[in-house]
Amino acid sequence: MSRLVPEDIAHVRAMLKKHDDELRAQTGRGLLGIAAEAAGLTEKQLKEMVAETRIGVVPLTTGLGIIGGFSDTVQAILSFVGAEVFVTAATDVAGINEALAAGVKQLFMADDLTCSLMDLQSRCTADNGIATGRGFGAALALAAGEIKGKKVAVLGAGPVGRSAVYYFLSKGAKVVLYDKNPACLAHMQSVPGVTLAGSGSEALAAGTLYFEATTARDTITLADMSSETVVSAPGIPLGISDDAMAKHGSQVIQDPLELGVVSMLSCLLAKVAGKYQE
Ligand code: PYL
Repeated sequence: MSRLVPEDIAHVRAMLKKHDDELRAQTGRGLLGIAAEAAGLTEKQLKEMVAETRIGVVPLTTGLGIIGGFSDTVQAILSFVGAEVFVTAATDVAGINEALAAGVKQLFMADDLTCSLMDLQSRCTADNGIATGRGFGAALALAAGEIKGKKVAVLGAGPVGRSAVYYFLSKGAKVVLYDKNPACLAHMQSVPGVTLAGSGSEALAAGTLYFEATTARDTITLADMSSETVVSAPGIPLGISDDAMAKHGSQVIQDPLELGVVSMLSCLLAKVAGKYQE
């Protein structure tokens, strides 16, 4: 998964309501409703669970260090969907101590490799990659109306793409999967319902439902899209070409952090309630 840079998330806080409205127009649900679907919850169930949260977001200086605006953006996203959440003044271990002293129920932390939301009492965790795959997978399924029996083209077999594959299979869809690195596909070829494609174009030729989870640009071009196409695109940077976005942007579900973070919340709360299986 790509490491965000401040520019990727600079506008997220100001655009939360607009993005929520866009998602509602595309899928019939906002951030909370899509995340609920991703975790197998009703929106009402999730809303009630979220109201009981008390989350500490702890900035971590490990590895490449703090990403400017990251913790505050996570706080704004979780607060937007009704969570009680704050960013600790201290970082790292001192920040964890500060959060515990403040009586948090959950901790949100991200280093360069793992981003996790943890529930202290149950010791359950939710991983950003897995939750992002389910959140953007649920968004595509909702936008498509019904994916049972349909073919979904998945570009990218990293943690996000693989999580989405399992989500689509759980909904009765067939998956045509491509990754430029054959090693990523090794353990996927024996999964029932998954067909491996020899190229991105071959995968995209399978139908009009696309899931883009690569770190490459222009994996989906204007020639790949029509008025029927729906794309769910968690990949950073965005994998859809500029001219395709200019013509079909309203058919593309994308954001750099919002849906993944809210899906971490829904997956964690569903796990704690014993209502969720990955
Ligand atoms: C969780 C994001 C989603 C996409 N890429 C992932 C990423 O950028 N991970 C690195 C996060 C580092 C955060 C830094 C801080 O500011 O606390 N340690």
